[in-house]
Amino acid sequence: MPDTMTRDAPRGSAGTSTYDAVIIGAGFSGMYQLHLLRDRLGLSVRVLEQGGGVGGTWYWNRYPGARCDSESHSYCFTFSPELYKEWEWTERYPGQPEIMRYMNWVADRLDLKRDIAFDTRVTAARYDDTANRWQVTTEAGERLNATYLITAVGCLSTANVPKIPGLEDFKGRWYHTGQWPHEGVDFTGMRVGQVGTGSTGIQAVPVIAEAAKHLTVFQRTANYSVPARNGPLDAEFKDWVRQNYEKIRATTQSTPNGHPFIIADRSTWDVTEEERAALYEAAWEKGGLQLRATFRDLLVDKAANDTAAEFLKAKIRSIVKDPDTAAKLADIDHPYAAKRPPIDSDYFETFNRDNVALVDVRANPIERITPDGIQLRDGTLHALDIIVFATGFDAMTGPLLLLNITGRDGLALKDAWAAGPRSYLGLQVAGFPNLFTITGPGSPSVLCNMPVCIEQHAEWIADCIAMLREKGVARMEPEPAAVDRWVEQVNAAANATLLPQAGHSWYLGANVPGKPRVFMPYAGGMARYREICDEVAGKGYEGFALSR
Ligand code: N01
Repeated sequence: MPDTMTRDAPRGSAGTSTYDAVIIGAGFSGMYQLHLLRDRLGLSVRVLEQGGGVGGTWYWNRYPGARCDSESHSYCFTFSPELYKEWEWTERYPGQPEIMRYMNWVADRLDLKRDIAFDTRVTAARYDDTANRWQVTTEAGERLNATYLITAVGCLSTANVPKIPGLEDFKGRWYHTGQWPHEGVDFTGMRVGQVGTGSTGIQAVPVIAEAAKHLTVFQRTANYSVPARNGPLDAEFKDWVRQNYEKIRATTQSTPNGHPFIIADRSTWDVTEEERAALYEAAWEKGGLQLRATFRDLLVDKAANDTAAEFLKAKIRSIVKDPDTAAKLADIDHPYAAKRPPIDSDYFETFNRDNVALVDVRANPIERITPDGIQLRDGTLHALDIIVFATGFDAMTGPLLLLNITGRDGLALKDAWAAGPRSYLGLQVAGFPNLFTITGPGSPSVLCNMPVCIEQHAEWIADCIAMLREKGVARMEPEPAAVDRWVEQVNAAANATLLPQAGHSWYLGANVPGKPRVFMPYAGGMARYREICDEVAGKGYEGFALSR
């Protein structure tokens, strides 16, 4: 039996550094996984992070208006009551700079940075069958090997810049929101075009409109949005948060989405039309993602969903003064919350400004980018100085496939997933021993408030690795039959909801041309998923092949 709790000190052999575990990524996942493996299990761990600091998605997404849609008292680590109570959030929804301050504060408090290599991009990871170790290579040519490889790369970290002909000839500047320059962008006096109206675009529009000479929003799919009602937190609320740490944590761990609010236990049809309108109005006034918690059947009963959809479309029409613009914004073709529902600060109101225009690029698609701007199919040219692509990400599989992972018998992850991702619990992939994927496809991940699902995954992985070492298990990977069963469960969970009805959703991979259409996250709810993971571990890691 190996010595379980001693650190395997890094040692050089032919230029290779050796660790118990290599973690890729230093956002919420990588930071907590490092803490658990290093400080609780005593392992030697190296974290490789391509950014210049901790923060993951928040390190890169510095676009105007970048703010979290989860409420601040739930968008943080909860594993430590001390850390939880010591940090004080200033606003209902934390802005990107405040989240970055928080992440750095946690990293310093837990002394994490000494084991993180920043500005270090992983270019390949290969499993060596004979040595039973992962060989990891970085862009700078560094080589590391480790028993366990843990990906903590996030679900939304591979920017999707659409391949629109002519972009390289554009005379102005262009940016993707997910790779925003750290020095910021000065929009003063500029004619700006923004492509994309997802959660990101909806946050960016009001802020860019304030600064730019003119903003043209290119909308392909109209989107719902509910006011965030962001604002400063008062002392009373901050005290309440500190005093109710256990209760808040218990709530986030027992709700399907990991948020600190409970989905109402009533059907849309339990109330009269007037009562329903009043409930929606109250939710609209309160603001935020809670609106979808007004009735328990909003995501499973299309007719129930239609009542929320109609309420939200009527709101758009009542806010936006120009009837043509209002009609385009309210022409939404999918059920409410079947795509990730955005929340906003004055998104629809911004279209009442004189310097903002909406262009419907579903009716009249973008044909090409010319040196002067964006040209539509009918020949119309929108002259621009700056183009902002708020066009999303190659979600969930993109960041993992970029790592060039090769498993047992030379099997490349891109080949294993050629028809779409297949995993067991979103935690492991057959043919890739001792590889763990935090919030991987097949886990609730993006359907949950991220820190909640990240803490559960990192803890499950740490417990699992402790077990492997205690029992002298050298290799762990899922049995193919367990993967088949889990993929069926993931599909069944999605099909029990309205989520697959948004055919252009990134949950399905539909936003990236050529990407297999597979519903990627587990839609059965975080609380149920946690139970399943616990049951699997309780039954001796049922469905995993463990070998000495
Ligand atoms: O990306 P998206 P996002 N021509 O994929 C359009 C999280 N998030 O960055 O719908 C024209 O949702 C595309 O149109 P369509 C959150 O989970 C969190 O906004 O494909 N348009 C769509 O309108 C979120 O869901 C927070 O037809 C094109 C938009 O670009 C996820 O990140 C904040 C196009 C992309 O929307 C991704 O959100 C922000 C093209 N060629 C984001 N290609 C917080 O919690 C794409 N589009 C803070």
